[in-house]
Amino acid sequence: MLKRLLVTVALVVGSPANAGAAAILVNEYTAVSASQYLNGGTAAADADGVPTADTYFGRVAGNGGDWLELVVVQDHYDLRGGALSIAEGTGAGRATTVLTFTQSSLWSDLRSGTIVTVAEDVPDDPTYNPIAGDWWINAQASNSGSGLLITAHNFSVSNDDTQISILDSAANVVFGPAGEGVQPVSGVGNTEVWKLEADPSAQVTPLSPYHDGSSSSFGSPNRWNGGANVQDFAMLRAAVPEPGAATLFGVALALLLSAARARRAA
Ligand SMILES: [Ca+2]
Ligand SMILES: [Ca+2]
Ligand SMILES: [Ca+2]
Repeated sequence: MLKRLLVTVALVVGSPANAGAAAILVNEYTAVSASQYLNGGTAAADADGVPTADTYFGRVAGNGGDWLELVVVQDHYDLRGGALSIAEGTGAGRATTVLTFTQSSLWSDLRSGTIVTVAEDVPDDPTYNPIAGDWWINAQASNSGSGLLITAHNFSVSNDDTQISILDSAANVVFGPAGEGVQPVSGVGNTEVWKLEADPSAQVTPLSPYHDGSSSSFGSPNRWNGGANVQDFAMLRAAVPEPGAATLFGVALALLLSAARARRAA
């Protein structure tokens, strides 16, 4: 009874930004401006004298252009017709861009632990095969994009209160808004990324430990504390058999059968 009451209270109160368990979440976005490098400095070294680099782009001006990263945390998630609502900018310059995922069959059955990136300057990567270890899809949202995976429209993420919501195909918010002004309240600079510093799971909300920092990881599990911490996707990806698991099972079965035969013969 008490438990039911508490559940009811939780449902009524909810969390300010997201009441239910997440099926898909926003994991990271870059706020590095076009002329800046990660953690400032020059092409050679950042403000601390270290060559801080994104795991995919390396150390480049603009840190790969506008991009954001999502993680699927519910197995067999259908993203077809879903959308991103991205608010960014200050004062009269604040604008919201909506990017809609297409009806492509690629989006119809996303396994838990899948990483989806949306980038303005990186071409579509529609290869996707979790059983073989490819857990990453990139969709190019650009005026010059293909439009096969997501709206062919430019977008902007930055250090100006970027907030991202994920919508389902019926325009219900399934996660968000998440970003600067929600968590953290402020402090995302134009040499930084915004990122979840915790393992992705259905328990994550926009108020989870999202922080600004310079450990950037486009298309890969997030890093923090200078790379000492890395998100663990093992639980999420356990739903998919590891490469070779079927073979190992076959070997184990053969050993068991031969042991049984040996016992009978003895
Ligand atoms: Ca891929
Ligand atoms: Ca842009
Ligand atoms: Ca990442």
